[in-house]
Amino acid sequence: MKICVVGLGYIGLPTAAMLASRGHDVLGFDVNETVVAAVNAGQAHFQEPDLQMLLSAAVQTGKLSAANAPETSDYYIIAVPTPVRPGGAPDMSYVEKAAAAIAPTLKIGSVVILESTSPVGSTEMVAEVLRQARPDLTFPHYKDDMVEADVAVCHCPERILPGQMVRELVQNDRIIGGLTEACAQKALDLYQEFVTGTCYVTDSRAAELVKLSENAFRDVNIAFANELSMICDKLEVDVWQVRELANKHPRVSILEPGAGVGGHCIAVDPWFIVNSAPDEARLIRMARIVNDDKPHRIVDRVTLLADRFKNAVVACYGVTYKPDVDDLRESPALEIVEALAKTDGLSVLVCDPTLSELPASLRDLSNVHLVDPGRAQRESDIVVFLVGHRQFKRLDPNQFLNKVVVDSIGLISRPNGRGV
Ligand code: SAJ
Repeated sequence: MKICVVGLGYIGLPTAAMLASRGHDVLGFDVNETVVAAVNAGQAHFQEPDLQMLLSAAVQTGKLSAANAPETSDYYIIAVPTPVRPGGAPDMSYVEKAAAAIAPTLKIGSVVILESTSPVGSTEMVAEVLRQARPDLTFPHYKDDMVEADVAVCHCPERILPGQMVRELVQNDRIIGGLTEACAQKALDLYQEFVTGTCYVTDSRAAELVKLSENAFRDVNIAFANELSMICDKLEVDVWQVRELANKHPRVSILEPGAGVGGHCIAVDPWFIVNSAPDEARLIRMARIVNDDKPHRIVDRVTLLADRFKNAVVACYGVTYKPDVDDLRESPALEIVEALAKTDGLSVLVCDPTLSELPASLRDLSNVHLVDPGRAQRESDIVVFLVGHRQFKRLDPNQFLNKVVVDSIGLISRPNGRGV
């Protein structure tokens, strides 16, 4: 089978490599020439366990190649970004451009699958873009199973967790949302080849909302944990003890408070629900506000503590959006470090084992330095734990006894010691 994967980013690249490893002829189409060149050289352009190995093998065997234009294929998988615009409206321009780019190459029997997380109605929008571009072909309408269209269109939302992408690509259950049942059946044929989890068939709108609900659910639950941490700070109660003891209840499972919510998914996707149903999505909107507020609370705390010192040196442990990834997108830890760096009189030592250089936004600041954890500990007045990278979990809590510590992730301050 010939498969065209549109967008070779965090989702498209592992998906393309996985499909190629199953013997399909895969063309990765990306508008970024640097990404195309890297993939053709067998090089992953971001770190992810097992991805490099999978990609090298796929390119070496000739099953995967990349190009800056699509080709006629049996299946098209669209995995391009769906960011949010200021104000919360989704930016669907990448999906629209992807659909417009593949339209001239479609043939009778092609199956177009949208994997990008998208607002309800987006799969119908993709079909409409294709319909306008190819009046010579027929395209499905939502839930209209009376006639089988020439081209099938579906939404099969990606669900893989950065840090575990390759494993989850195979093992996770999948939601297959067809514009029609016939469409879903064709997508199912593809996913059942490499997914060991269960593939559940539904319609495209339900699939769109399922994916958005998953990330909104997590956002709301993290917001609960973050709000609890703020309540605990105010009432001078240890949040880690409260969480651990509350979680002894058989029906309670409080997530972990932290520096805030980052990444390109959970910090973004709930806005798509809020934007579609603003009067109804009150809790989901509030969760976004609570989580976005958390970094500011940490900055306020650190700057207040810094007043005790003359020109305080603040060591920040971790700057990526979550543990054990090198991904800085929407990172609350980075937001905190940037704000501290801009605070008069503060020097900031950053340590992050996943990075070999400072993030671009910090590189030119003379009061910010990337250092190893040992130097950060020795030279700092205040220590701020922001990301629970596995290397930090090996740090001896006793070495911080003479420091002022802001432990936003419970790295050294949990009742039973180390963070999980
Ligand atoms: N976080 C907390 N406390 C927690 C758990 C997470 O503060 O208890 C923070 C993390 O540090 C990070 C953010 O939340 O800043 C998001 O991290 P995450 O690991 O919860 O999720 P993502 O954004 O890496 O991946 C999510 C996953 N969705 C769900 O778990 C419902 C993944 O399965 C999706 O594929 C991905 O979004 C996506 O692409 O949509």
